[in-house]
Amino acid sequence: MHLYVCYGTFRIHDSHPCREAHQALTDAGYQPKVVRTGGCYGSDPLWPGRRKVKRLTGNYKVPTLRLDDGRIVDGSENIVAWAAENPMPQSASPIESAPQGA
Ligand SMILES: N[C@@H](CCC(=O)N[C@@H](CS)C(=O)NCC(=O)O)C(=O)O
Repeated sequence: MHLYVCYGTFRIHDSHPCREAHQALTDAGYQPKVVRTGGCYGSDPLWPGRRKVKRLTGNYKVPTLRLDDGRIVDGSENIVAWAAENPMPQSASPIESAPQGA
């Protein structure tokens, strides 16, 4: 999966939407590929990464999540909700999955 962000996933004051989205995904067990798009301050259309986000979502804002199957989850609130609803499946451990008496 690809997570499109502004300049990174760092903390800004109390909240930063890109950080919150990234944190929710990592808490859910994912390691998204982070794509930095620059932008903000009215400059979004000048940045190729933001133009890609616009093609994917119809708007320039990030964070935007592109799943491996091509589905798009746009905005930090939606990404946080998606991560909570879709935690990374845990692979069964060999001990737990062994048949009884094996
Ligand atoms: N409500 C949105 C806000 C997202 C937001 O403001 N993102 C900033 C980057 S941290 C941005 O893309 N700003 C550029 C703009 O508003 O055009 C969310 O939580 O996802």
